[in-house]
Amino acid sequence: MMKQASRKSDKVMFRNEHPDLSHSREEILAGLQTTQKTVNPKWFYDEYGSQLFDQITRLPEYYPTRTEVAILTENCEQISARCGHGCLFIEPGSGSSEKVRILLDTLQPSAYVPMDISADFLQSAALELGSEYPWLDIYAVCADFNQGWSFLDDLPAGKRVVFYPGSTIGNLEPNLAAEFLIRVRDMMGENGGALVGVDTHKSSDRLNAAYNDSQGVTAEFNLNVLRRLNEVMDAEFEEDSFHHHAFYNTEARRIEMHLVSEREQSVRCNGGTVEFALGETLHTESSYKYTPQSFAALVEAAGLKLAQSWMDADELFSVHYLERA
Ligand code: AVJ
Repeated sequence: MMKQASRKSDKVMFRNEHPDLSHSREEILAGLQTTQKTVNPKWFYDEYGSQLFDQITRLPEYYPTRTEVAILTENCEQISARCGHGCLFIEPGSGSSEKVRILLDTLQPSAYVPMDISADFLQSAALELGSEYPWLDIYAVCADFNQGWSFLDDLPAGKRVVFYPGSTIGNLEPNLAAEFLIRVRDMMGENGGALVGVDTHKSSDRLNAAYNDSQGVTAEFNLNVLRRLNEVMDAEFEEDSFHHHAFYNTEARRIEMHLVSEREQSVRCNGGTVEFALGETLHTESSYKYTPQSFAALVEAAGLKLAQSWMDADELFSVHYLERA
């Protein structure tokens, strides 16, 4: 026991880059003042929201998580060979570092670098992972990966591979997704790579069901953003005055999640008010879906290429290994 405890402490390192969260209020306010009111989906994920998302991943209608897990599990050898044993495996927005566990034993990275903006959560997740994988070097970095990667300069040299599962990239507007991939390319260097999970374009029925589950968990997840706004903005949004609306926009190939105002209302917010007409919406999330072709085009716009792709037999989800073009 003693031995494991001491090994744990020198294998798990923690670094706090103190991500700057101070622009939150201005950012949210700006989104509430545009014609189509919007709020960034990152506000879904407080503790309750993260629990709800966890429930979503287990819903019968929500296929992405279990399908991605199956793809990673079934292709673990090939994927690990692509990434390269002994690589530095970097995960922006690592959360509870759930999916990396599928790969670790086979991949045998030289180190794992989880990055997250929540310091406490990151630290406990890294310690937990470290106790399960006592051989693994973990450099946990509390940082906003949109604010640069310079801290990576202090990490051991070697091939860098960025792990970005879960179709999180789908939350970004395509132009911002391309910008994100450009930053990934810069960070991974000449011979590095990226392993990215992407939800696929498919029948509207299937997609609409995944974001309108029969148990109403997604609706609760969506409405939870109002609680966050109330906290952060000192606002008085009432959950009963809005309802969940999600649909697949086939033209834009994205799920749109909205909160629809059930009446004309004036909501106190940040010392002022925000006006809603009856039926007016707050756009809370876009979740873009890609075909292998449309994702290849996005990747190419960022100076990268698809080196290898994996999908399940029903083509519900895809995992791509990217390299410099
Ligand atoms: C975590 C962004 C991949 O878009 O499917 C699930 C979030 N929203 N149900 C997704 C989400 C509603 C999820 N991502």
